[in-house]
Amino acid sequence: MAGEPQADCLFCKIVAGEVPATVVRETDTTVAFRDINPQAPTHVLVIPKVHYPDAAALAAAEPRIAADILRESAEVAAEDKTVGSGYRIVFNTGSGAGQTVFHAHAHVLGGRGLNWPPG
Ligand code: D5M
Repeated sequence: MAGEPQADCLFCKIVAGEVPATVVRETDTTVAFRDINPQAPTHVLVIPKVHYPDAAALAAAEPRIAADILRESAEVAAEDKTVGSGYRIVFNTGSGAGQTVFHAHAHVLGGRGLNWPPG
């Protein structure tokens, strides 16, 4: 059923505590943890506890939880001491955009200069 945990999903396993992660924040609906392969001094993933394959599917089915992801991303950036004058929230959506884990997640990146346009 939509939103239910998926047995083969890495991020569902992190939500369940079956795979370890460095958790920095948690709410009733979200978990934020450090990316295992950081691309910036601050690189935190913010995920919904429910399973949807990407941010678009999450927003369509659970708009309030999608808003929770954005709010938590801002909280992560506000709390992280390496973030200076700005940060970036990225939702890779689809394999062509570089998505590799198909459980919705925001990347919160900061602590260094961030180029535009992105690669
Ligand atoms: O981003 C998926 C991200 O997930 C990628 O930056 C690596 C990260 N990742 C993968 N496994 C783990 C674990 N176990 N802990 C923390 N972070 C992890 P995407 O947008 O799908 O390319």
